[in-house]
Amino acid sequence: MHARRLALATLVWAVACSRPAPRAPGPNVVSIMASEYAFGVPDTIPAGPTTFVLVNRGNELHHASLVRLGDGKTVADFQSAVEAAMKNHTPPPAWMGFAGGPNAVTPGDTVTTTQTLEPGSYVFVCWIPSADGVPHVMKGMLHSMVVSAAATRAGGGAEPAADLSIKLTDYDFQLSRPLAAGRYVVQVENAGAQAHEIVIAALPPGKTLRDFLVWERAGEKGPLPTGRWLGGVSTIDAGGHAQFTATFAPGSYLLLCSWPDAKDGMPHLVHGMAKEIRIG
Ligand SMILES: [Cu+2]
Repeated sequence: MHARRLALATLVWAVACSRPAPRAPGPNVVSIMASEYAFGVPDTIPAGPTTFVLVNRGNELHHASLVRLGDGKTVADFQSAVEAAMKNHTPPPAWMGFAGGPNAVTPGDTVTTTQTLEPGSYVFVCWIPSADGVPHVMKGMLHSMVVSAAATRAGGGAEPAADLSIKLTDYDFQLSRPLAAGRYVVQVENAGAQAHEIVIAALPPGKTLRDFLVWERAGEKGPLPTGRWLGGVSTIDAGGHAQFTATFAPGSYLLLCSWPDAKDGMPHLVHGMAKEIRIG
C-alpha cells in the first residue's frame, strides 16, 4: 500500500515537472488594421522574421503589400513614382523592392504572412481598386514603416515550418503536393524572373475559373464572381520567399497573380497565373 502511494506520488511529480523542451523563439508578431483607406501599423519594427496579422476592419477588400524603398528614397518619391507608373503604364522603378506582406482578405476576416525583413525604409500599400477602378493607394492607403536593426531581439526567431510549398514561376503556381481540407502553413517561393503575388479566393458553388476570366476580360464590371478571400503573399521579388497560413474547407479555389507583366503591363493572370484547385 505504502509503495503504491509512493509510486503515485512520483507519477504526479513527474507530470507536474514535465515541461516542453525550450523551443526556438518564433517570429516577431505585428498587427495591421486595414480600413477605408488607411493602415493602422507601428511606425518602427525590428528586423528579422516577422509575422504580419492583417485584420480587415473595412467594408472593401484590402491587402498589405510591403514595398522596400531604395537608399535615400522617401514616401514622396514613392508616391510620385507610383503616379507616373500608373499614368504611363510603365513598370515600377528598380529602387522599389517587393517584400511580400499579407494578401487580400474579406471584410471582417484576418490573414497572416511571415517574412524575414532586412533593415530599411518600407511602405505598406493597398493596390486593390475600389468599384470606381481607382487603386486604394491613390486614395491614400499607404503607411511608411522603418525596419530597424537596432530593435532586433538577440537570437532572432525562426521562420515557421511549412506543410507544403508553392513555387511562383513565369507564369504558373506549382504546388509541392495536392491539398486536402485543413489548415496549412504554406511556403511561397518566387522562382520566376519577375515579381509575383499569390492570392487565394474561394469560388462560390457552380462558379469556375472561366467565370472569373470572363469577368476580368469584360473590364471587371459588376460584383466579383468569388467568395471569401483567404490571403496569400503580396507581390514579392524574384528569389524571395514567405509563408502564409490558410484553412481550406472542401470546395474550389482560385490562385491568382494580378501583378502587371514587365513586358506588356497585363496582369499575370491573363498570362496563365490563374489556377483553379479543387479540395475534396
Ligand atoms: Cu505574377
